[in-house]
Order: sequence, then C-alpha cells, then structure tokens
Amino acid sequence: MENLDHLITESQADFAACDNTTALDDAKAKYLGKTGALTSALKGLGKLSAEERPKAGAVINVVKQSVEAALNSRREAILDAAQAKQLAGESLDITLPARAQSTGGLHPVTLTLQRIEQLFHSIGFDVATGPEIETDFYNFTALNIPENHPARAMHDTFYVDDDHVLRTHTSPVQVHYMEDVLKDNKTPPLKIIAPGRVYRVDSDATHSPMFHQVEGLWVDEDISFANLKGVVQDFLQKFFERDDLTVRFRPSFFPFTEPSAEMDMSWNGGWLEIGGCGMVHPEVFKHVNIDSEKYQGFAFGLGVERLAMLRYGVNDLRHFFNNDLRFLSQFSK
Ligand code: 2U9
Repeated sequence: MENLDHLITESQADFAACDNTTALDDAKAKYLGKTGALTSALKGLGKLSAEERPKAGAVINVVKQSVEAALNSRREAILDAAQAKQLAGESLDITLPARAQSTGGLHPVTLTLQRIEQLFHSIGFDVATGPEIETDFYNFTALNIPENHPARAMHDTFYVDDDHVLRTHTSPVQVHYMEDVLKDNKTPPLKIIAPGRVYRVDSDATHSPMFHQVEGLWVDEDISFANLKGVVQDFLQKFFERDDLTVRFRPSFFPFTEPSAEMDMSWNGGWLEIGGCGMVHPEVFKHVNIDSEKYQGFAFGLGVERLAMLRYGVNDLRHFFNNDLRFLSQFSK
C-alpha cells in the first residue's frame, strides 16, 4: 500500500494556511471528505487481502488521527484568535479614572435666604416662619386690607376655599408671632424677620406665581423711620458687600403701614427699587392687642429673587424655577 505519511505534513501545511473555519472545512474535505485522500484509502481496504487489511487499516487510522488532530488544533487556534480579536475590540480601559460623583448644591434662592437670615441674625433679629395656607383673617383682615382691595380678588390670589388662601405675603407670620408673644404675657421689644414662599396670580420675566419674600418687623417703645433706614441700609451694604450703598424712601401706600414708603438703593450711579416699608399701622396693632400709643414698629418687605438676581447678575426670574442644571450648577461650590 502507498505510504500515506506525506498526508500528515501536507494537511498541516494546508490547515495552517487557513485563517477561518470555512476555509478550514474546505481544506478538511481534501483529506476527510467523501472523496478525500484518507476516505479513499479506507475504501481501498476492501481490495486488500484479509491478511493485509488490518495492518493497512491500522496505518491509515494512525495517519487519519494525526490529520484530525492537526485539524482540531488549527480549528481551536482559529476560534481562539477570533475570540481574542473580539475581546480586544470590546475591551474596557480600566485605567480610565472613574467619573466623579456630582454632589449637588443648594439652590441660589436658598443660598440667598441663608445669607439674609445670617445677616439679620447678626444684628439681633429672630427668624419666624408660618403656614403657607392662611385664613382670610391672617392674610388680609388683620393687616388692614379692606374688603374690596384688589389683592383679595380671585384673579390676584389663589383661593383654597372661601376662607383659605395661599399666603400672598409673609406678613401673616408677624401677626401670628405678635399674638403668640402676647399669649405668653411677654411684651415688646419684638424683632423678627419672616422669610418664605408666597403666592400671587402673576407670571412673566419678572413675576412668578410662587416667589420668596423676606419681611422684617421691629416693635418697641421708640422705634422710628430712622431705625428702619439704618437697618435696611446696613443690611443691603453687607448683602451686596458695598460700603457706599445708600437707600432712599419715596412716599407710598400700604394698608398695613402708615406712613408707607418705597425703598430704593443706589446702584451703578442710579436708583433701583428694592422693596417697600413703613411704620406698622395702628389698626394692625389693634388686631393683635398691642397698645399703639405705647409701641411703634417698622416693617419692610424685600423680594428674595430680586436680591438674588442683583447679587448673581441673573436677568430672568424664570431661570430660578426651570431646574436647568446648566444654570443651577453654577451656584454649587
Ligand atoms: C405686619 C405689618 C406690616 C411689611 C411690608 C412691604 C411694605 C412691601 C413688598 C416688597 C417687594 C413685597 O416682595 S415684595 O413684592 N413688600 O412693599 N411689606 S411694608 O409690612 C408689614 C408686615 C407685617 C404685621
């Protein structure tokens, strides 16, 4: 019988030349396929004598096993290489630094409120808070706001029911506070600020249906407009970090103060309206049983968003409420 050893080296060379399994299957056919060299050799066994057949069969099988071993080892090598290539393509670069966890920060209005509270606290004002849903009495009547005043109209104020409104200012907080102080048999002096959310039916670039106010109240035996001017000017100078900042008053009207004034502050060579103020109206003191012959008090109100806009140079109030992180993240330290 023909020597078949050359098939081993030939098949090894053929298999080595294959770089994918399809080519390998084609190469396999040449040796192990239906008409392959080894298959033909096995078929040829029938022509041999019964004596020669087992020996020749054994020889063919040895060659066949070698070819199969070469085939399997090449197949494994091709599959390993393909997998390695795939893994290399999908690999994660674990040397890349992890993305930093963002820590968030306080809202600019919160930062402004904190600053306001801290500055007033430093000159002896307590911080008072109260409910955001108020009765008609605390939001309007106790503050001497007459029955037919526009602030009481549905189109200016959010009504919860006939007797309850979303507070339109933080003034009811001071009414509660004065009542509570007197309930404890305490007497003035009384020195508080009332910061918080308030609600009005209003919405444009400078008005939002929800905004923040801070109101101040100082009641004592001889409190005057001069004290008011000193407190407000001192506060604004510290808040804006400008020692040369001054305030001026323009006569105005509020039902809860008499006399009343609009407050302006000096700003870039001009004047900027910044809030309202006045001496607490005797009618308001009457509602909380404070003797207006003995005590006087000043009150003022400032818009917190307005202060924040001026301090941070924000030109549209709505930025504060759109929750755009590109805006908000600028205030995180
Ligand atoms: C009591 C008595 C009087 C608070 C006052 C103003 C004038 C005022 C506005 C400024 C800008 C509101 O945020 S704003 O829109 N406020 O003009 N507020 S006097 O007077 C009071 C408060 C409580 C018991």
